Amino acid sequence: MDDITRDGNPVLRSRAKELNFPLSTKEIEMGHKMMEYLEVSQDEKLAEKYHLRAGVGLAAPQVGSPTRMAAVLVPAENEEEPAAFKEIIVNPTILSESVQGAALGTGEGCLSVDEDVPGYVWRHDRIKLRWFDLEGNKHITRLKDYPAIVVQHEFDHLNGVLFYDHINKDKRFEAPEGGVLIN
Ligand code: 4LI
Ligand code: NI
Repeated sequence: MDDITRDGNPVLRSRAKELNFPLSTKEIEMGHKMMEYLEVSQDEKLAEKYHLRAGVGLAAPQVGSPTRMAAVLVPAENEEEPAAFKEIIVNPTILSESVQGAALGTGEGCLSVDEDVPGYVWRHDRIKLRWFDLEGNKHITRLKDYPAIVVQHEFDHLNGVLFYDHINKDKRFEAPEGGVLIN
C-alpha cells in the first residue's frame, strides 16, 4: 500500500467500475488497507518512518484498483473528539449538491500528484451522499465544508478526474460569486 499510483498512470484517468456485493475478501482487505494508510499517514512519527505523505482521502484507483471504493478520514478539528468523517465508501452517488460553492483557501493536494498545483478548486459546499459500506449496507449522509470537499475529490478519482482539472488556469485564485473559502 506504500506505492500510490502517480499522475500519468492511465488508471487515474479511467472510469472505475462498480463493485458487486458481497465483496470478495480481497476487496474488503483493500478497503481496510486504504483506511490504515490514511491513519498511518496522519501519524507524524509513523509517516516519517514509512515516508508517507499525509492524506485525508484515498481512492481505489490510487492503489491501482479500477473500482468504486474510497477511504476518507477527516480528523476532528479538536483532537479528543471523534473524526469528522471516517468511512470506507463503496459505489458512492452524490444525490444532491448545494448551489453554494466552496474551496480550500490553500488549494488542494493529492497523493497521486507530486507537484503543488496552485489555485482554488471550486466544489459544492454541501452534498447528500449515498454510499455502501464493506458489508453492503446502504447509507445516506449529508456532508458540508471540508468533509464534503474531500468526498468530492475522492469521487472525482472514481471518474478519472484530478483536482487540477478544475483550476482556472487563467485566474487561479478567482472566487465565483457566493463561493466560500474553507480553513
Ligand atoms: C499532517 C497530519 C495547506 C496546503 C493546507 C497533515 C495530518 C494545502 C491545505 C495532514 C492544503 C493531516 C490536505 C488536501 C490540502 C495544499 C488529500 C494536511 C492531510 C492537509 C490532508 C483530498 C484535497 C485531500 C488544507 C496545495 C492528499 N489535503 N491539504 N488538500 N493533512 N491535507 N486534499 N490542501 N496546497 N490530499 O495541498 O488527502 S481533498 Cl490530516
Ligand atoms: Ni487525490
